[in-house]
Amino acid sequence: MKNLKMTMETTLNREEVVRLCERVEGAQTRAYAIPKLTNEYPRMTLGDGYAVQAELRRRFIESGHKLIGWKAGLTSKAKMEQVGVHHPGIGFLTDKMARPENSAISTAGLVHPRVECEVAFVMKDSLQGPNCTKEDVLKATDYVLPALEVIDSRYSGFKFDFQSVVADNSSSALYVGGGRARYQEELDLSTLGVVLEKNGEIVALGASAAVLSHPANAIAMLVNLLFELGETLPSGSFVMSGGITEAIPVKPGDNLIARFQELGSISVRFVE
Ligand code: OOG
Ligand code: MG
Repeated sequence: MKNLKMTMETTLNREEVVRLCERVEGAQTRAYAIPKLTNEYPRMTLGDGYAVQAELRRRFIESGHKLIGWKAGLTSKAKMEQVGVHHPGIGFLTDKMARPENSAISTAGLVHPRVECEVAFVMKDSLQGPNCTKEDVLKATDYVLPALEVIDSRYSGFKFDFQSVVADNSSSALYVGGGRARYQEELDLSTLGVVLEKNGEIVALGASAAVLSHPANAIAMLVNLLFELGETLPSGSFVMSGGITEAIPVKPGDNLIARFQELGSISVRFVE
């Protein structure tokens, strides 16, 4: 049987989309936890989740954010198992979410901050779905670089379902690009080892093949999903391909270093 909740069909009317968007936006900007949206709207579909995310994007841009790219999420088994959602999704990224490497990042505006290591792509050509492939992505890539994403699910107890997490912009909060940028053709992007250290101890490790066998597959998935939403991926976009390992909780005082084989490392520390 077709799972109706996973379709791009929508059930929410415009007023409901705006109401839910305001709820998510409030939780994001004032850093408080909210129950998952499906408690109130159990019939909510994936399409409804993306409608709320699109409204959030519209408001962010209206308030002065610049869209700089997108992210794929829930693209590795470790991430899917951690949150109990077994389906990849996407979120948008803006200039105001970026933080410099080696900086002190305040957790003050965050509810449940967690960090994860990702391979990021910067595109030299635009891409459009449907049927975008890993090969199309590699051809259109300018360079790749490591990224540390600071995700922040706004849902109470870090508990949500797919529709709710998509509405919350796939838990996007902050991200740090850095390390050493490389041309993708000089690397085998599917075999890069990654180690995440917190306060000098290894807390997660993995290999980039964990991301849909090859991180470029995650970007192809994203481009095809953008097509379903009526969007394309412009040249110059910064795109993250999804956490390689599960996300690690952080608090003020923590020092994090993400070491990527071939791509250098990124360090940040968290403060009040
Ligand atoms: C969802 C965010 C997904 C990733 O890389 O898998 C994501 C979450 O875990 O809250 O950014
Ligand atoms: Mg992520």
